[in-house]
Amino acid sequence: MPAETHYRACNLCEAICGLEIKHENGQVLSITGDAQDPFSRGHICPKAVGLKDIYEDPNRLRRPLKRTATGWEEISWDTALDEVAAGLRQQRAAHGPHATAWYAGNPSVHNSGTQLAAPGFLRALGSRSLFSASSVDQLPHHFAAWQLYGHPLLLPVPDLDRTDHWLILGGNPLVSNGSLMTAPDVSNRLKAIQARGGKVVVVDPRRTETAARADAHHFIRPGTDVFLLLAMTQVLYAENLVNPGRLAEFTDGLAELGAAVAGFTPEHVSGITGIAPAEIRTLARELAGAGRGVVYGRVGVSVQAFGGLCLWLINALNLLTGHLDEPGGYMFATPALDILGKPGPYTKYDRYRSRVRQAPEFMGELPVACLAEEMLTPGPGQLRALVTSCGNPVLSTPNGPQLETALAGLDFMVSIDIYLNETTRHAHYILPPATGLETAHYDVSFHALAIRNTSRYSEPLFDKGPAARYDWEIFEELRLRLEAGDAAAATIAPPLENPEAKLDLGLRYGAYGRAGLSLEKLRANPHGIDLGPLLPRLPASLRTATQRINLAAPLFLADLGRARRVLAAGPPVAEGQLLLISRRELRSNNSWMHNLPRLIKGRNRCTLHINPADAAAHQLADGQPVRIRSRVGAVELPVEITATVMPGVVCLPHGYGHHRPGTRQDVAQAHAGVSINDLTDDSRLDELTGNAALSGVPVWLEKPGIGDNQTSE
Ligand SMILES: Nc1nc2c(c(=O)[nH]1)N[C@H]1C(S)=C(S)[C@@H](COP(=O)(O)OP(=O)(O)OC[C@H]3O[C@@H](n4cnc5c(=O)[nH]c(N)nc54)[C@H](O)[C@@H]3O)O[C@H]1N2
Ligand SMILES: Nc1nc2c(c(=O)[nH]1)N[C@H]1C(S)=C(S)[C@@H](COP(=O)(O)OP(=O)(O)OC[C@H]3O[C@@H](n4cnc5c(=O)[nH]c(N)nc54)[C@H](O)[C@@H]3O)O[C@H]1N2
Ligand code: SF4
Ligand SMILES: [Mo]
Repeated sequence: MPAETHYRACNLCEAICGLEIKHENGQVLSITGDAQDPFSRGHICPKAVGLKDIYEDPNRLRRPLKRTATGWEEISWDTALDEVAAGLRQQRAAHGPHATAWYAGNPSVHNSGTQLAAPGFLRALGSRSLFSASSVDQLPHHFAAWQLYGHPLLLPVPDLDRTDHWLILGGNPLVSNGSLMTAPDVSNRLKAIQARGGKVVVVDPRRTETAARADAHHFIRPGTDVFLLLAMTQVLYAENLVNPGRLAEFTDGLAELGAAVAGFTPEHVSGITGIAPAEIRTLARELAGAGRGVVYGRVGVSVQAFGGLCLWLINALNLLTGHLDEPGGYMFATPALDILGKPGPYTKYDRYRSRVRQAPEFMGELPVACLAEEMLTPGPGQLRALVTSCGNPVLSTPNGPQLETALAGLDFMVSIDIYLNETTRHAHYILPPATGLETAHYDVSFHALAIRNTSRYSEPLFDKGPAARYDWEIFEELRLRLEAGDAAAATIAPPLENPEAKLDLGLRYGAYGRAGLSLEKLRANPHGIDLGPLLPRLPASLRTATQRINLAAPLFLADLGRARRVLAAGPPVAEGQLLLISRRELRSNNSWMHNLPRLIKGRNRCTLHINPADAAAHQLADGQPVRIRSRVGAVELPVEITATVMPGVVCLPHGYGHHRPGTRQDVAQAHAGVSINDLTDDSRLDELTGNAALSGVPVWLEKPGIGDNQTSE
């Protein structure tokens, strides 16, 4: 057969780039950007070739595995699904439904089969011990959206293509390719802002790749953004710059917010943030003065002790400066597939609490920082079993070693995953789905977070073969077995619910259904369909009971007390202590693309970035190994001296630590590195939202070789 061309979305990150894939006889010949994709316009990043490499990876699991006394044994799908369902039922019978936990990782949202089918499985499982990567990532965003707009998924995004002023806190979109902001080709979109005379400003404890391209960059002490944002808000009120425009008509709490921030002057917060009062005033005045401007915050402001307050204030600043729901500002997408669900007030908060720490539920989830203690603490309600899907919490959640101990003690663990990795090695069963190029795909979440309204469906490129299962089939097979119960299982056999039927229905009943959008239409347009720029959606789209926005929601005002106490205590710097932050790198994706030789090759990237002044104080030379210790653990790795990191701050990439025994990832093991989450502290939490406070963990540097530790290559 001659070479053919296939078009599909890259599902590896939130940029959802269109790909053009040349292939012949089941082999990928090339992967390039799809120039005809109206949204991504041909953009791709180095990770896109990973889709071919994942497809071909000899370490990728293709058959279910069962742990036995003599090691892993391959078993058939029928046996695996029967035994897993029986195991889950047995756990439920012995300990009740809530003693089985669930952890969903990041690729869940990049997998439409999982997104559409996992909820059915979870209903059948009946547990409320649900955890996900959201609580090490983005719960503050959802919390603020819920409090302000009435639904946690009503998330505004920066209207990049029309803004003239983009203030970024704690995001590095030139490397991450954007998050909670689906914007393929951020690089050219940023260039365009500058070309039309606009300005990009970055606030980050690192002079990031994005900061290097910005017009201004300010170092900020990790974890102190809340004080900067409070002071910026204070400046708006003090200088009469509050101007919500048409939003004033349906906004409450303007005066209360002004009163609440009154004490947080730039002078008052300058010490703790490390940003001069004049600079804070300029940040506020420039945002207010921009005709079309937006302030946007991402992981850096979300994974800190005041994540909820940060996201509240970021939304509030956009509203107060007239940039919310306005072109070039902070706007809501109008996706083809609605993800908000049925109307009515959103009530999923504090309906129950975690057993040990009494952390409130939010969005039906408990904080993953509480997962290990729920397994390790004896007593009624102790977690005994776990199902993971698309997740590697041993490397991605705080205090990974504690979680490993907890996993090793579980009665029953099942992982739906394509690798035998640091987490899944603890499972009793691993169920590996077909993935990537073998799957159909629709970006259920990311079209709803996109800076332009578009819609696109991807057909599978390669046949998964009869011996493989999709994620959605695994969930459906387990759901049916759980629902049927022991006795009736053989006789009922109702059909699996194919998620594509759900998708088609959603599209037909969605915002563009009347205009003829359907799955069939998307199939006929593999480059995707452009549905136009973002449109103002307020107040019509508000889901609050009052149909109004309350800027002074009681939960936020109450949490300010916590912020005041921290501010009164002063800068969090004890003798010899440094603050640890994370970084991402272009050629990897959280913890799971380190087994792909083309992406991982080159110099060791798992190094500790340290400012020259701190290196000198610790008498460290570039490349020298150092031991770094926190309250919960210690690791050893080489330092990389660089002025791109703020004095007093050290920085590690997240996602490494592949030295653990018993995994099946030959390439990743050879590039093991160390896990930052062997240092991050599960006791550090944003008490308001339940998000882990991964940023700004206090650490100390020591000479290598003292005590037990893990060593990088
Ligand atoms: N210190 C620190 N910690 C962090 C972060 C940080 O910046 N600093 N970032 C946080 C963030 S933002 C996130 S999102 C989390 C991520 O946390 P996790 O989601 O727990 O970790 P990932 O590394 O994304 O793991 C993805 C898993 O999904 C599997 N997988 C890939 N594709 C598929 C598929 O199609 N189907 C199935 N079933 N499995 C698949 C992979 O093999 C891997 O095991 O980490 C968080 N942890
Ligand atoms: N190549 C690549 N792309 C990815 C990923 C990946 O691992 N690799 N992961 C994907 C995922 S799951 C996500 S969620 C997104 C994340 O997307 P982004 O949020 O854009 O990416 P990060 O690199 O985590 O950016 C966080 C920034 O916050 C800064 N920071 C840390 N602490 C603080 C603080 O206290 N205050 C402030 N102001 N800044 C702080 C860090 O220095 C960093 O520059 O990226 C996605 N894209
Ligand atoms: S930027 Fe993201 S979506 Fe685009 S090619 Fe890279 S990994 Fe894929
Ligand atoms: Mo994430």
